[in-house]
Amino acid sequence: MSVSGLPPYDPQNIFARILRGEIPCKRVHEDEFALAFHDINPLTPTHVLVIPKGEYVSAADFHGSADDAAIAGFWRAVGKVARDLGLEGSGYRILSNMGPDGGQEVPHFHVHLFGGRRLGRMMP
Ligand code: D5M
Repeated sequence: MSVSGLPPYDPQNIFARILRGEIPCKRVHEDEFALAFHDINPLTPTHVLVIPKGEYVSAADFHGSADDAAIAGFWRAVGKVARDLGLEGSGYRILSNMGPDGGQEVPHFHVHLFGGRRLGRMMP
């Protein structure tokens, strides 16, 4: 079991395959800790996913088992991507789905960055 109680990390999940370069992505940023790329099914004018390089199933897994450098590096990358995409002036939303109740489809921890228009109120 992963830290979050979800099934163990599946190395064949789609984001693992993107990290290994087995399938393409529209990359916007990459560094030692994170990869950011455009969501294949964008819900807003800017919709980018940021994923850590390590094997973490979910937010709980990442925050529970990644070391401090990996956590700091990941969140710095999220900030840089938002800045580089020009989202900081008008604002944006960071969202991470976790597990079945959270609607997580891809079992590799990721955050969505939504922006480029005025977003609606967040609803459960
Ligand atoms: O959402 C997972 C997100 O991942 C969903 O918005 C679609 C996106 N996705 C799935 N496959 C790809 C590829 N190949 N490239 C880019 N984006 C992709 P969640 O519900 O948070 O798990």
